[in-house]
Amino acid sequence: MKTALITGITGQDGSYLAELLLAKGYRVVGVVRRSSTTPYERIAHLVDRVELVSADLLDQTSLTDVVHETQPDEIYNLAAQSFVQTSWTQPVLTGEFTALGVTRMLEAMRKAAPKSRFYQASSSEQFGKVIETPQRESTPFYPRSPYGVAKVYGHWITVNYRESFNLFAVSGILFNHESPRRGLEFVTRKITDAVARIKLGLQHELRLGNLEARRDWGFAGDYVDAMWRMLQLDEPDDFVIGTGETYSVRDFCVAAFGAVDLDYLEYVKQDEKFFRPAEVDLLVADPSKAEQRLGWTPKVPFAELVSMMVAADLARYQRQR
Ligand code: NDP
Ligand code: GDR
Repeated sequence: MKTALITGITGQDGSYLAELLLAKGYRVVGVVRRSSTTPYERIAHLVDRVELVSADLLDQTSLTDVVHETQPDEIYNLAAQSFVQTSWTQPVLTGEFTALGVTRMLEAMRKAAPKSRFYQASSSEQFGKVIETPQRESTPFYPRSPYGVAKVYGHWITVNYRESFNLFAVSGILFNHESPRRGLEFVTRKITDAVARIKLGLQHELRLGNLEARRDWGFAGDYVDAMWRMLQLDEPDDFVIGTGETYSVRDFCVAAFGAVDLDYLEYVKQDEKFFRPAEVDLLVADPSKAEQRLGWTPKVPFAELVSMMVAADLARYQRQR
């Protein structure tokens, strides 16, 4: 039986990855940080089947101890301060978690389990300002937020540890991926949650920022499979993961409100508060390397993703009633 260690197991991707690895027969160990409450809502259905261990991305000792005690075959480093907007109000903390946290995890592996395989959760935010489209592995990085800058660091330190210490360390440059488990502050889930509430008469408007930003949105359940495939390669390498299609925030509103026969124009208001100091205008992936080398393709198209998320939010509020 293989052992996988997942940092960020309580997050959106961690929960889907844990499900995938359990289905493959792995022993799954998840890192959680100490809190006075234990609201592990995304993995509530898995808590009897995964082992949870306490460590923090800010604390080298706890990370090294966890890797030493677990002796994982595979390490998935998903933990991060992942909300771009917050990276402008907490830039130093974002750097500590999202950039230096990667070095701490790599050091933990190098010292305590150097034969393990390491996955780093890199991001399309590293591409930032449009230099070429679609964005591929060779596209230069030009991040536009403290989060994006931190992820560029995490990406290059992973490459550097691979080359310096001959570690099996890969970086998956994943474009936006969403699901009914997406955090409520991210724009897709903010929209689908509001659509459900508006449909049920619980809310009357939705305030958003830039409606023209374009993203390549896929389904998180598909993307964790790409992470696993990267760690099964003979040689470590980095991959872009996305759908190859791009839609605007406005397109997402049209589809989500349309799914319950509403017109978004009657409810969506623009609010300066949600605009960003610097924006990423257009992201669209070229996932052809992943298709060829990993045999990976996304399964859930945009329209299905939107209706899945709207249906889940509607069902949740209807249950609460
Ligand atoms: P989430 O925000 O849903 O989850 C983040 C996870 O990190 C949570 O489990 C959180 O724990 C944990 N975490 C945060 N800080 C610490 C810390 N100091 N110590 C230990 N754990 C910590 O993110 P996603 O699941 O959406 O994303 C997973 C990873 O992939 C992130 O690194 C993200 O930046 C990256 N990414 C995501 C993309 C996406 O579209 N979803 C695209 C590309 C990259 P807690 O529950 O305690 O807060
Ligand atoms: P992103 O996701 O920044 O791409 O990062 P987010 O959903 O926050 O924003 C997407 C786009 O929507 C615009 N937008 C708004 N965004 C939010 N959150 N709230 C609003 O009200 C709003 N109105 C418009 C934004 O300006 C932006 O252009 C996500 C995260 O998961 C990262 O961790 C990950 O690395 C990248 O995706 C790939």
